[in-house]
Amino acid sequence: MKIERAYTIVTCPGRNFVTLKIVTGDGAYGVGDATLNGRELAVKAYLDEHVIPCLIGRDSRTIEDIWQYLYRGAYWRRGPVTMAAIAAVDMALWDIKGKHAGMPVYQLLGGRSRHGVMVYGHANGRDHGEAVEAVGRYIDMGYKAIRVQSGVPGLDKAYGVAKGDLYYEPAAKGLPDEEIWDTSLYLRHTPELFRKVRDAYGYDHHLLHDGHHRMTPIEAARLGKDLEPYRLFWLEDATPAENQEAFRLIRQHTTTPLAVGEIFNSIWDCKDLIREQLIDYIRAAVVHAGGITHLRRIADFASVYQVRTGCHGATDLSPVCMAAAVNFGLWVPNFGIQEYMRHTPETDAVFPHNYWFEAGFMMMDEVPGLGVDIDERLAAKYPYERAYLPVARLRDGSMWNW
Ligand code: KDG
Ligand code: MG
Repeated sequence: MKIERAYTIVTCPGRNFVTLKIVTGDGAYGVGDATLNGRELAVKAYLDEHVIPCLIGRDSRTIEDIWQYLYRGAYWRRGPVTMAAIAAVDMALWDIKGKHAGMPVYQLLGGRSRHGVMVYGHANGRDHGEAVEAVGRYIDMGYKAIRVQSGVPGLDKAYGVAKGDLYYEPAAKGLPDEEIWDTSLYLRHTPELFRKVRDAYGYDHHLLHDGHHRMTPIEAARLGKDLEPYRLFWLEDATPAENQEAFRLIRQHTTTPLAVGEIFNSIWDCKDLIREQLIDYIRAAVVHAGGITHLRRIADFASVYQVRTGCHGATDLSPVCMAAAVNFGLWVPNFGIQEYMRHTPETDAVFPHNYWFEAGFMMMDEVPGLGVDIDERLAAKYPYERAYLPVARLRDGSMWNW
């Protein structure tokens, strides 16, 4: 079917989302998530100015060829803006293909490998006591896997601590907030947090933790060792991974499983990490790693080395991305886990979807395409508002990784 029209929709039902809609000659349409937190309009401009003009008149069925055209054809490869734009096109085309075939995308990929996709929730608190209580609430909601984050005594702010309970949203309007960070305090208190959680609830649930890029490799190695008695499902983003070799040092010191990749954009960002088995879970997401077409390539490569998927699913990845992730997770043979940070009711209303949480799993019906839509009228009621993620500095004022 010929692509007749394509356009971007920016909406802010509590936070910003960029969505691409592609319409074919027979009136079918597909949607794709193009949200890049804090840099949303760069992807919108990339799509509006440079991608959409090249799509008009193309055959919507040629998903692979369009992917290659946009990737190779730009000459300038990779990067979060380019790959989020390509991902949005890719998701929308899979959505259209599913609607034309009368099948969900997971059927087109090869069918279900499991009845549901195990997700992890985000329990957190300003101190250990609050975080331990929050874990209890997630257990009561039926979660099998829970990420635990806590404020650190001596620091005003720490990654992952929400104002309320269910919704964690680090992006804020205005210019970026500045937070002070001290890794030594964090390293002293974090093993204690997990001891308290295990003492309170035992070992029947999977526990996860996100270091959010703040440790050096040797600090991460120490934390991994200190957490070993608490049997984590994973330690995430222990150190930045621009230098993939950094993970070798961590791996040599600890058996705590390692996850990384939510900011990766392509297979080239994780090639060595996977090939050398330096990680256990790859966190690349549909929206930031070039869509279903490219994520499938990463997952297949990872499967050769027994690395499993653990896709990013924070609030800045829209319900369109979540629907794509659930389709992907229902199929992918080397599935590990899927992050699920709940969206607010306003966001869920703008993006009606066919996935739901049940007893620790994300479930999906036999609905053609991705099983998600955008209510454009409702979306128009929430205009874009510039917002940024915070930045972090050390006590002496040096910039650090947030
Ligand atoms: O936009 C940045 C967030 O998506 C990120 O901070 C969330 O690290 C994150 C996670 O694991 O959910
Ligand atoms: Mg993370």
